[in-house]
Amino acid sequence: MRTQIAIIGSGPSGLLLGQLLTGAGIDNVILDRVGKDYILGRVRAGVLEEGTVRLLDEARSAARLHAEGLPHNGFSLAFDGRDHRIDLYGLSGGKRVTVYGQTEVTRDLMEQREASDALTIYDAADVTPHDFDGHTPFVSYEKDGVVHRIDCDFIAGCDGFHGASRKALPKKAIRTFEKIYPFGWLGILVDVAPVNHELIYANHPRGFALCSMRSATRSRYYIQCSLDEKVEDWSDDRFWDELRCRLPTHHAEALKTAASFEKSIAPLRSFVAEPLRFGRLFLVGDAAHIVPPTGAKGLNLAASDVHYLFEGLREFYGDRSSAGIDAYSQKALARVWKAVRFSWWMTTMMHRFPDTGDFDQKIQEAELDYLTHSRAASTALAENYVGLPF
Ligand code: RFL
Ligand code: PHB
Repeated sequence: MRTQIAIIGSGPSGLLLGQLLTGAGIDNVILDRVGKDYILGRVRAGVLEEGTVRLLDEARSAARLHAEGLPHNGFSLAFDGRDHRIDLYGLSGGKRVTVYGQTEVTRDLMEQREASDALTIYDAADVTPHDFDGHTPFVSYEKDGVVHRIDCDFIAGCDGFHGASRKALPKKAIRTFEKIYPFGWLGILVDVAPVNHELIYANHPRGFALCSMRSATRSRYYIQCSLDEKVEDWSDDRFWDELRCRLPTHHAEALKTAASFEKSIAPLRSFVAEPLRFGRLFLVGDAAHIVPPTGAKGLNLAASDVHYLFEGLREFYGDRSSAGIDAYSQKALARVWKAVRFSWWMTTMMHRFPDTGDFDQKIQEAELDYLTHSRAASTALAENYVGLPF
């Protein structure tokens, strides 16, 4: 088989890139090691920047997002028993975010792809990129006991943090930067009205908590937990008690509870691999970088990578110019590092670290006080949260 772009990974990065390429008449095949239902069972991001929504519009996959997504003009920072509203819309000159689950983004993109002729190969084992340092790259994979090969012009590695693309690179060609945080997030999904109409990010002596949502009737709640915590030890009642403890009283009293239908622990990490291009292979999204979820940036960064790569590939096929793909790594990384910085900063400001001494604690309190009383500081937070331009 032959295609122009072989895309490894059918997460949001791979599907969005595939949709944009198909729309521009550029042939592509997507391969994933798991099946559609497994991918749609993953509960992840919930907050989309305007740039991400714009790209989904361009991919013609945003109709349901516009009908069902919740526009949010602000969020609350809770600490010291009170909450302070960050007016994203007012502080950013009229920008907002949209609350719409990654699962739904993925479902919309998959449905759109199925309505086109574009090929997706699910349950492909041993997907491996080859010869990307030459002019004739190809991807091999195994399906039903048979090894197949797809020849292509370029390979897009959209296969997440544990994928095959980054692993296929020679060690000396890549530089990685990593920070592991000494805690995780225990998250639940529950069909009950959210405690507040906007998100609440809470800093509390017992640890961070986040009240988010998926819709007017579905809530997503997280609490900071230690890395050795086990999901089985967290009954719903224990989770609700802990969440109530970490919220200002008026929110704790308003919190509605129900049986959760998803509960999981995610570790927190910052990670960047450089560069993002190796000959004819590009790394995109979580395959190249991970941020802790505190700033809601992971999926949005995947979208901005896709934007730069798509523009480069369109230029390559349309104008026979490689200027765009040559600039991909540098342009994408400039935006990635700013989001890595923002996510690290928000994580550091909002969580309890096991080794926090009195001095660090006082600095955290001063930071929150400054942030909520200085328009300049709140403006910087809002500018980053709604998303830097791309
Ligand atoms: P994905 O979503 O991991 O998809 C990669 C796909 O590649 C496939 N794959 C392979 N296929 C073939 N061969 C292999 N060897 C393969 N290995 C893997 C996988 O099956 C999968 O289908 O990466 P992608 O597309 O780059 O998307 C990135 C986002 O998923 C991620 O950044 C966000 O979910 C991060 N994130 C958030 N981002 C936001 O922008 N806003 C948020 O509010 C937000 N909240 C979150 C989050 C991530 C979380 N977790 C659990 C990590 C909250 C959480 C709890
Ligand atoms: C979510 O709804 O899953 C979510 C929202 C905001 C974040 C992280 C996760 O910062």
